[in-house]
Amino acid sequence: MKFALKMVAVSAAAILLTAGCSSPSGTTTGDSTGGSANYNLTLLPKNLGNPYFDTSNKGAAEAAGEFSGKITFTGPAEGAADSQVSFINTATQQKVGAVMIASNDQTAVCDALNEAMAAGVKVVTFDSDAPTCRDIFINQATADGIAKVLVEMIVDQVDNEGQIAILSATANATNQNAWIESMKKDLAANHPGIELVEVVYGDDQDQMSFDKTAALLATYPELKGIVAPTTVGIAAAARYVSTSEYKGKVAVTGLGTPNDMRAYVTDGTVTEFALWNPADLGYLATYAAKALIDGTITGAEGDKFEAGKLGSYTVGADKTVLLGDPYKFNKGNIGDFDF
Ligand code: RAM
Repeated sequence: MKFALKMVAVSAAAILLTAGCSSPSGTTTGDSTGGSANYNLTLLPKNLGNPYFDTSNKGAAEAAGEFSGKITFTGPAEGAADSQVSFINTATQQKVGAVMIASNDQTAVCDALNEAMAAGVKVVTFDSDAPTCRDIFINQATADGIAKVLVEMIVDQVDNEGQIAILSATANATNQNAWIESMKKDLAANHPGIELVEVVYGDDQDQMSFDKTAALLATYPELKGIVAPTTVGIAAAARYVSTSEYKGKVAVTGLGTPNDMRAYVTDGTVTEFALWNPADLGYLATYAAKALIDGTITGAEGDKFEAGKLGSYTVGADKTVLLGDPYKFNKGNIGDFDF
C-alpha cells in the first residue's frame, strides 16, 4: 500500500507539472539557475511518442524543478539502432551538464557517449543500459527480478503448460534482451511444460506490434499466451486480442502502464501485468545526474546520494543504482494508479 500511495502522489505531481511546463517532446523545464553548477540536462528516450518515456520525463521535470535544473526532452521518432547518436552529439556541442539516455543499442551509441564524457558531460543511462560508456546506470529492477515476474505471470495464466510467444521491442534492445535471456533460463529450468515457440519484434511501434500479434496467432493455432516485455507491445497485443476470437483464450501479459492497460483489464482481455514507476525512474536519474555534476558521487560502488522524495540511494556494483522491484497490476489494484 505504501507503493500505491507513493504512485498516487507522484501522478498528482506529474499532473501539476504537465499543466505548467512539460509536454511530450522537445520541451524544457525550469531555468537552470543552480549557482555555478551546470544543471542543463538532456533526457533522451528510446523514441518520442511513447507514454512510458513521457512519464519518465514528468518525473525528471519534477526533480529538476526541485534544484532549478533544466530538462530538455528530445529524441528520435523511431527506436532504430543509431537514431540517438545525433541527439547525443548535439547535447555535447551544447555543453550540457548531463545526458540521461535509455539507449536503443549499446554498441551504436557508445562512441558518441564516450565523446560526451571526454568533453565533460556526465552520462547517466536509465531503463536500457550502455554498460561500457556511461558514468552510472539507473536500473528499474534487476534483469532476473523482471524476468522472474514475467515468467510467474505467464505460467500462472496458462496453467504451466503449452505454447507461448514473446513480443518484444527492437531486436537489439539491451534491456529487453537481458530480460528475455533470463526468462529463457527460468523456463528451461523450472517449467518443462511450457514451449516458447518464437520471439518477435514490434520495434516499440504500435502498428508493427499489433501486426506481429496477428501473425503470431495465425501461425500458432495452439498458442496459449503472449508475453510482451514492452509497454508499447503489450498495449498493442491486448488491443488486437480484445476484439478477436482469442479474447479470454490467449493470455496477454508483460510490462505495461496502468493507463494503457486499464481498458483491457476491465474487459477481461488481461488478467495481470507488471511494471515499476517510470516517473520515479526519471526522477532518480535526474538526481543521479545532479550528484555527478556536483561531484557528490563518481559512480563508484558505495557512493551515496540524496534523491529528493525517494530518499537516499547507494551506488552498487557495475556503477548501477537500483530503483526497486517490479510491481504487479490487476483488477484489484489498478484503480489505485494513474500513470
Ligand atoms: C517500452 C520500452 C522501455 C521498456 C518498457 C517496459 O516502453 O521498450 O525501454 O522499459 O517498454
